[in-house]
Amino acid sequence: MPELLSKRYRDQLVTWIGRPCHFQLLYKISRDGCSAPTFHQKCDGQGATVTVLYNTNNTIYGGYLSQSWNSNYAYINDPNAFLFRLQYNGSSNPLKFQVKNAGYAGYGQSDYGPTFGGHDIFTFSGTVSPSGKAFSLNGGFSLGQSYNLNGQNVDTIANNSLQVTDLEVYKVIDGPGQTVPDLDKPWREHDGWTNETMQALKESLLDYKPMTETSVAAANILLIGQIGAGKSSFFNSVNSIFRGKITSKACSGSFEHSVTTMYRQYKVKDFSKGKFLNFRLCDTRGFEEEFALDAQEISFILDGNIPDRYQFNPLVPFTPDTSGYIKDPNLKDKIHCVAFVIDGSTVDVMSDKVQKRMKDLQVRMNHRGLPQVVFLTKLDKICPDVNDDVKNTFTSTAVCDAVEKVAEIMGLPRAHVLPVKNYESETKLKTTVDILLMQALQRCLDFADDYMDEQLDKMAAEGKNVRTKD
Ligand SMILES: Nc1nc2c(ncn2[C@@H]2O[C@H](COP(=O)(O)OP(=O)(O)OP(=O)(O)O)[C@@H](O)[C@H]2O)c(=O)[nH]1
Ligand SMILES: [Mg+2]
Repeated sequence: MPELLSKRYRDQLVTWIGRPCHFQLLYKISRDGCSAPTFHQKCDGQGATVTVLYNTNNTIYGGYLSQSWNSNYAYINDPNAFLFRLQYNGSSNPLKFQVKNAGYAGYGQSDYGPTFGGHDIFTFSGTVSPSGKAFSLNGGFSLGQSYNLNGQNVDTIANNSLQVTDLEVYKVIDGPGQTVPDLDKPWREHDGWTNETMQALKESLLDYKPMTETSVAAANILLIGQIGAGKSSFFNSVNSIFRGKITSKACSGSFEHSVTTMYRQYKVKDFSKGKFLNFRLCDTRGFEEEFALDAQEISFILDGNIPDRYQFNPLVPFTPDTSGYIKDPNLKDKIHCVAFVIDGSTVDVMSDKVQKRMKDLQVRMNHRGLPQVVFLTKLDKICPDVNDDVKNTFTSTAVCDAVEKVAEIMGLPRAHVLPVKNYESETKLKTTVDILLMQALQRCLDFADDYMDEQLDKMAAEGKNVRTKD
C-alpha cells in the first residue's frame, strides 16, 4: 500500500520543521484500520511525528508534533508544534499554523486517534469502519483554539471535512533519508511540452492518412455529448491550430438549448501548406436533460446515412424518407471513432438520466465495434493549477480523479479518457494547449485506424475483396 505523501510535500514539511529530516510511515488507516488502539500501539513513544489527512475534497492537511504521542489522558506540551495545509481542492497550496498554547499542542488518550490542541483537530475515537473508499471520521474541529490560523478557518484549511480517503502518521527521523520515489511524477506518460513536441504532433497529423488499402480518404470522428460540453469548441480549437490563429468557425456558446443544430462534417485546412487534413470532425447537436437525441438518428449518423449539413429537427427525426438520406453508405461515410465530449467540471453532478443516455448510445456503438474515447474538457475549471498552466494537467490530482471517475461511468479504460482544454477566452495559440488537443486527436485517429482495419478483415471474411494489399 503506497505512502501518499509526495516528495514535494515532504520537502515542504522538512522546510517547516527546520532541520534535515525524513519520514517513516508508522500508521495508515487504509492499511492498518482506523482504530485508536492501533494508532497508539504503533505511534506512542516514537518521538516527533507528522499526521496527514487526505480528505475527499482533495485537500491535504494535518499536524506536526516534536514530542511523542501517549495514551495517558495527558496534554502534550510542545512549543515546536504546528498544523498545516499542503493542498487545497486538488491544488498545491501550503500554509503553516504555529501553536499558540504550547501546553495544549496535542492530546493523548487511549481511545482517541491523533488529536491536536484543545481540540483544534480531533480526528476520531474508537474504531471507524470505511464506507466504500472513504472513512467518515467521527471527530471534530475546533480550529483556532490552540493554533494561530493567520486568518484562515476550518473551511479554507480542511473544507470543514473529516471525510477522508486516508490518514497517515509518519515518524520524523533526523538526517536526510534515502531518496523517496517522486510521487509528483505524472499520472500519465506524455511527451513533454516543448515547441518541438508540438511541431512533431502537427507534422504527424498533417501526414496522417487512413490505411491505403481502404477507399477512405478521411477518418470520421464523431463528437457527441451533452449541450455546452465543448464539442464545437473542440473543432474550433483544432481548426485554430492549423489555421495559425484563434478562429471560431463553428458557433459555440452557452444557451439553454444546443447551440449546434446542424450535423456538420468539418474538415480542417492547414493554412501553411494549403491542404486539408485527412480527417473530419463530425459535430452534432448536444443532448439535454429533457431532450434525448433520437437514438435511431445516432445510428444513422454512425452508419453514414445522414448527409453533411443536415438540420436536426427534434420534432421530426431523420428517417430513410428524409431528403438527403444516403442509401448505401460505404466505409468512407461511416463514423470510425466516437469521441464523447464531457465537461470535466460537471462530472460529479452528471445526472443519472444523462449517464443512461450515454450508456444507451454506447450499446449501439459497441454493437458496431466502434472505438470510443472521451474528450474531458474544461480542465481549467476543475484545477486552478491547470488554469494557470496546462502543463500541470498530468500532475493534477483533480484531473486524475476526474479521469478515473469518467472512465468508471463510461466503462472505458482510463487510457481512453483524454483530457483537453479548448480555446475559449484566449486570443493567441499556446504550445501547451495545442499539445493536449493534438495528442487527443492523434489517439482518436489511432483508434479509427484500428476500426477500419477490423472492418476490412470483416469484409474480407465475408468474401468482399476490399483490400488492395496484404
Ligand atoms: N473554460 C472552458 N470553457 C470551455 C471549454 N470548452 C468549451 N468551453 C465553453 O463552453 C461553452 C460551450 O461550448 P460549445 O463548444 O458551444 O459546446 P457544444 O458541446 O458544442 O454545445 P452545443 O452545441 O450547445 O451542444 C462555450 O462558452 C465555450 O467557450 C474549455 O475547455 N474550458
Ligand atoms: Mg456545438
